[in-house]
Amino acid sequence: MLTLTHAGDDPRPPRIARTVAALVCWGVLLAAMPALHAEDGYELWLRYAPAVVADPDSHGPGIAQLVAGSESPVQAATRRELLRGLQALSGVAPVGADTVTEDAALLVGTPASSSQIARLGLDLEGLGREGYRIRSAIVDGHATTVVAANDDIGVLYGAFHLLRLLQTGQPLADLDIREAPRLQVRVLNHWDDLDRYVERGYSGQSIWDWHRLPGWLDPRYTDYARANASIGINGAVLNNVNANADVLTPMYLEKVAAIAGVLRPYGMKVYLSARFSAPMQIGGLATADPVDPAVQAWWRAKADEIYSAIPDFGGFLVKANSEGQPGPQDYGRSHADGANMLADALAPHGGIVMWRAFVYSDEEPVDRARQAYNEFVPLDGRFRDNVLVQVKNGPIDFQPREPFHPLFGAMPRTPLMMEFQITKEYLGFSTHLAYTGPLYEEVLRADTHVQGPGSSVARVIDGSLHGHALTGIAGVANIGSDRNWSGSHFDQANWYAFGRLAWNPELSSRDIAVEWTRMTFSNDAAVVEPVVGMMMASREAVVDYTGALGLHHLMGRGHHYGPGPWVDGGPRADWTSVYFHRADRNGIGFDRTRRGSDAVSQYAAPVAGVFDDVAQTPEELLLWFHHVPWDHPMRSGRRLWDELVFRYDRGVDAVRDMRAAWSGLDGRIDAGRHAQVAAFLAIQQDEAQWWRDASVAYFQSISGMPLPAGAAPPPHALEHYKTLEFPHAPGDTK
Ligand code: GCV
Repeated sequence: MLTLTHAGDDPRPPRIARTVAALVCWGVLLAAMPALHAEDGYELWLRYAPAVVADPDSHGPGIAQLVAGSESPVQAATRRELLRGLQALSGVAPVGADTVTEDAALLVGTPASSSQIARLGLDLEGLGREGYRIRSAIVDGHATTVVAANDDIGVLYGAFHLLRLLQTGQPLADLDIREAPRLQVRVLNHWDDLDRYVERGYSGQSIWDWHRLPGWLDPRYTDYARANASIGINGAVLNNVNANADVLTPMYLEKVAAIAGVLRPYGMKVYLSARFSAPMQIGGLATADPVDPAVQAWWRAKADEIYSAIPDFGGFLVKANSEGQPGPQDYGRSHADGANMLADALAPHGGIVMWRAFVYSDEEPVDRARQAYNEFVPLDGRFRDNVLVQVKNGPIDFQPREPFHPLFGAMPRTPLMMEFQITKEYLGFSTHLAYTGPLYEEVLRADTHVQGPGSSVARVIDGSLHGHALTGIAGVANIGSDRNWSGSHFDQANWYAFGRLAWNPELSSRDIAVEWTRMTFSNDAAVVEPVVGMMMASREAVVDYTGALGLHHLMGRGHHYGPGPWVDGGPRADWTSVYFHRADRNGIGFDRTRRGSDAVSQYAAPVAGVFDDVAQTPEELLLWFHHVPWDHPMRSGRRLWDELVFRYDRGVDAVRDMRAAWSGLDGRIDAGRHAQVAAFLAIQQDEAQWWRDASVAYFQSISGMPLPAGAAPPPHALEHYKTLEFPHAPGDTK
């Protein structure tokens, strides 16, 4: 334990009475079963419900005294949060003080903001602005928990960490925690339109109330910032990548500045999606050609204007020459030309460009999975230092399972940032329980082998593999105006998991699920175990009932709701299901081997060798890389067709199991949240069955194979499933 005493001071004996009082108060509350009052999910994982722990005595005294400054807005936010959390968790507000004068104190600050912290001489080297330390120490003779950092924002993150320890029932004794984020830019991408419609949004309207801004600052913005800060998310792109140029006009910038003002004390910057053709739409220019001096000047002036209103503006996110969006290729220029022009405008102000690599062309006959690599790899090393190329986790589009994107590791001279989807466009919208933590973990841990074994995707994006200073990760937000933010209680876990993995991409999704469950529902093992079990099984269940073994892009056209393996025709082949599954009488799967589209060759040799070889390819990705006969022998001993049907059934069974597990929690979860999750699981079970039946009916019509013994025939003819319509499905592109 670290000791800090004033010269000449005798360490004073602990104030027994105070400590005992704190112990009693904390212990009683820790041991008490919290009342199951109705909850609506608004509080997220920041409910600060008193923790139930098995052995309150091992937890030491609660926090009796809080020494936290409030001079800067970040300090004030930290102090408010600590008071709120500590009071709610223990039932008693700690006494506020300027210096530590009591036992069981909590001292938070920086060496600059607190002389007591300065005198502790804690090693804060290498923690940067956002890192922190949490130490148990004796300060002027008093048992103290210290949260220290180089900068106020690090202190705020440390405070949230401390609250997390308390919320999850961890002991406060002998703490020695050192944390710093592995990635710099950790942002949410809101696909929110200016009319508050959210593309692929399943939780109501956009939270940004443009009509009432800037006059009315909805308290929800503050709670949004608190939630993000609690998991280390440090930025938000407020508007859809399918961008409306109007967001860059003075009328909107005033509103954006107001939002920035609310997010700033929580360490969050605002960013905007910039429409590449904005100089024409709102600037009156005849072109948006990035080499045109007038266009360059327009963007420079726009950047100056933005920074005069928002001095810490983060920068631009750009979707260009993708799915009909304008871009530099409209003028025969490259993605690097476009990104650099914007980067030059932002550079004097310290802003960055996040340039998306989600590009594919309807004029290109090549496999859509190959196109981003083909376009971007030749540009490696040609981007400015303040450009991050933002790459989706897989080469198609956020499918329930994809191999990692071949661009990871293939552009060593360009910093690449990860783009995950938190909103569940392809994993059952908000009604299906699908915890995406395991999906993120699978991708981050995938080994690109570009510099030998151990070249994980996490190490590509954290800059350590290729020595990049600028690093980042983005998650497409699942947040909306619904009271519970994410449309379902369990979808909050995906926001949470994204933030935690953005901070440290090596964390385990299971540990994150445990942490989230404890804070969101209960520390009671009888709750934690089944809930975490449900969460950890849930993503694989969705893979199974929507299309396992590497099948992908099988959803209904446009709205992406429900099964549509029969989808064909329309404006472009690579928006159809038949393009991706390629099922015919003889077999199924997309041949991406060297004998096929050769997408495998975009991976480093050891990975390409595995994916090219049907015997070595993991079965989870078999049909992503191979076209195989329906009777292809599988490791289970079944033939492929039987395995596919088995997996469809397994997925439905897994949902049934989740329902049973949840129903066993009746009485242990508050009634409001329990009822909604139960209702959604019932929807999920019906829809899993629908996915299974429609898909089996369709693929059987192609394979002509009999159903394996014991598999139930779909209750309807294929035509029935094909004719279903869903005008109510939310989130479709307009
Ligand atoms: C914002 C998919 C989605 C689109 C989305 C696009 C993208 O195609 O269906 O809604 O558009 O990805 O990531 O740009």
